[in-house]
Amino acid sequence: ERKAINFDLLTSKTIKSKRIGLSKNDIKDSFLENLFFHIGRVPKGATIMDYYQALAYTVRDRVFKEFVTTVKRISDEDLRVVAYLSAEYLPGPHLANNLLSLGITEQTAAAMAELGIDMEELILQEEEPGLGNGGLGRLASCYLDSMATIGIPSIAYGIRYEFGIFEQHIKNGLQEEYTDKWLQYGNPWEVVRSEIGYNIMFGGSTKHVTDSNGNFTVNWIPDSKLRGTAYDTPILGYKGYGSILRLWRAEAIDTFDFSAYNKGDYYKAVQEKILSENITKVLYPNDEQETGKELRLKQQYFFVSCSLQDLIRLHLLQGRILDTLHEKFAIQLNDTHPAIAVAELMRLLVDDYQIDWDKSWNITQRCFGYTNHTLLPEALEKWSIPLFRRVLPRHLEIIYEINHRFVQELKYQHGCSDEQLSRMALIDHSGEGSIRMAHLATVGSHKVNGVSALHSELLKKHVLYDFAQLWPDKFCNVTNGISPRRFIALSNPLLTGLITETIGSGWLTDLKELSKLENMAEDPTFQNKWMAIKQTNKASLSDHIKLETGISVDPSMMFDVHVKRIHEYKRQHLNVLNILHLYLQIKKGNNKDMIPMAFIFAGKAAPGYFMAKLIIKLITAVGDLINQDTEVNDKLKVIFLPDFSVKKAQHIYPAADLSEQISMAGKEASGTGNMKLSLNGALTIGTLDGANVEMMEEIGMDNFFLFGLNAEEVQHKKQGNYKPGDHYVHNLHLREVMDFLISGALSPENPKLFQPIYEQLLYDDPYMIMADFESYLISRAKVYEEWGNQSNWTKKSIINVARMGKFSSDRSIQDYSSLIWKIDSFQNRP
Ligand code: GPU
Repeated sequence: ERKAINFDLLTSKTIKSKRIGLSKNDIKDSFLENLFFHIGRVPKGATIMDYYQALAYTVRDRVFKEFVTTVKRISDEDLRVVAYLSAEYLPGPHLANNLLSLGITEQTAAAMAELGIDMEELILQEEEPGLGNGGLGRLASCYLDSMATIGIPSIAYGIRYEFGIFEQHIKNGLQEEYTDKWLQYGNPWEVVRSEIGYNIMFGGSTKHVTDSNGNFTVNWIPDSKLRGTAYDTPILGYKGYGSILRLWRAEAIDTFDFSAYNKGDYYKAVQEKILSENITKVLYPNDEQETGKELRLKQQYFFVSCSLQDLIRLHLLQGRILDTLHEKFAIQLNDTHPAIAVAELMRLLVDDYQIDWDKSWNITQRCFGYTNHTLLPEALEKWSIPLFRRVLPRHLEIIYEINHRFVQELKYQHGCSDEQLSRMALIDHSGEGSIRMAHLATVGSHKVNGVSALHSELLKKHVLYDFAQLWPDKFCNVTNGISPRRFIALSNPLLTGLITETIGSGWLTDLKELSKLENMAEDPTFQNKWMAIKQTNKASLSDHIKLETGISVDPSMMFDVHVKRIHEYKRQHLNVLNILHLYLQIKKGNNKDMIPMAFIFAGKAAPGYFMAKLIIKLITAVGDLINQDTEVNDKLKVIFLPDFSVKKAQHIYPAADLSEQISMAGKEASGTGNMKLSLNGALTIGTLDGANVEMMEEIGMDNFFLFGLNAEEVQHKKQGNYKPGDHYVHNLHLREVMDFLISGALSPENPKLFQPIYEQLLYDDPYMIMADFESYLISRAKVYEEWGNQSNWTKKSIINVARMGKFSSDRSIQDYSSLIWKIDSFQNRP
């Protein structure tokens, strides 16, 4: 028995001023102390990176204080906890966010200034953890921010990829991928917990045995084992509580094979170490598309098993028994990437802890909630049975058993037809056979949710139709949200200042308070301040564009922004067709009252996605044509900003006038960039897709530029016989643009370069670009008209912001807490 250290020591006077004091002088002292004793430098020899690190450690100490205090409370009061399982996170840079959360941005800047250091420069040194692809990973990080802000006890689990999402370079207009070395200068925000680690098994076979007492057990005899070690990053909510991001790194159990070494085989001696570490080497850079790679399945199982074993350890540590696991933890599956958790928890309960099947299944279903993030058929995860058997033989048996019991229930309790059975089964018997992970997640969870009202409806109507019929109460909606701390307070300090000076600071934790801005929407003085801030933000982005691409953009142009992953369903090429249309009009001399516009694109394409990469080339080719042509370049600019990231996004959103949210209706589950841009005062041109629908409801038709087919019309047109070529024939503008696309003028060195896009649009057009083109142009004409009256535009911009209250991730987390997790926040507890 160790004697427990008195917790109050943490807040004792000495520790307080030395390591956690929040005054300017305390921060300055700690910074110098860290520079000497942690980094080992005197100021004269220190590099800017040394300064950054010293400041990061200074801030981390203060973050830890809050974090440890929260953990103590959870443990003392034995509170119910959310365990968020996600294969991706995109936290963005930590330093500025932690300063904001602690409320010490000003005194820290002052402390640094006294030492002759520009804090902003230090903030720019930070490499962000690119541990995700796009929307899904960023959403997970917004949710962590909100859970910590509101005070929902939580722990987030994921993978500590050594190499995150690739760095995107543009060479000759083409995307090139470079390794992301985010850890190369170390990571001051994480602590390794070497003592927290679990063994993970792969492959081999199973043995079913009945012991002398007649008890039946299954032994899994794996052919390899490795260890997952915990790396913790404390997450601080805004003036709030702490949470934690616990990421697993794969390591060998024995890093060195002495028997091989002694036989003189040095390579073999370290081989296991290398193979083990491979598991968490690199993030798969595919957004919504699975290719069935063995290593990917191993990654998923690896982090899920580590996380569940950790939860069980924490549970037992509280002196609880496993029968009550679901009372202690609500485990949320962020899409199907962690869905193997359903089978793994069953394995742990049944095989390792010998709890009987029915009881284990009851615990399992009550633990899990599943969030679906896509309707795209190619993105619904399936694992081939031969591959699965090779990697996880025991889990295959368990899934067969779950499936068997489920099918029996459908047949005998619900009288389902054979057709229904084969539609709903966890196993798809076509070809070599595969496991439908969305079905596993649905059957193994007590709640399933979509991420916008429309998406949740379509989920029940199509992808999970039979399940929604069977268990209507299992299905619900939680519309996505974004963190107002990261996406306005941090990224748009000027607008944040104006809003706070007008309505007070409560809106940062209660975004609905933004509605108080409505009163100001027509106030000319307020409008002028609002416009001036937008102008400053645009000038700043324009400087950045010049620096990165060499292209000058006049900040008085309208900034038309289309930033997100490059994907055909997101229809960046629809935007391009319009740009070409404008270009051709200018060339014909029809440009008398044309509004000067800068089209700004950013986003990564999956390295193996041919069409997405060709779309990037198309954007840059159009840019090359336009930006150099003095006949057009005072009216049009086309920019592709390379290497989109959270950091870049924070710079772009505040400068946008118009937000492009133009996916084909029924394809974008929610979208979150739509919310980020609107919160920064951009007006939206968009389709009735994902959360756009709810945004328009909130913002009002008059303040939103709607166009295009709705999801039902898309569906209907697809079932009929859609002929994209008809639109080519009937719409002169479309014909001109398409003819230009194939003319070779965009790529004289390779005239057929864009033929694949041309042919796809004309003969197939799966994303109905041809059908929506005309409507897009009509809607854009309204944009130009409204832009012509700047006071009116500004009024609409203010109204957009004022009506964004619903889209805070705080609201989303409240919804998850009440609908799915049944967890109270600290705030609501005595
Ligand atoms: N999303 Br599935 C991803 O970013 N990656 C994925 O693998 C899957 C979904 C996105 C959706 O496309 C987007 O509409 C949504 O806003 C976001 O997840 C968060 O829910």
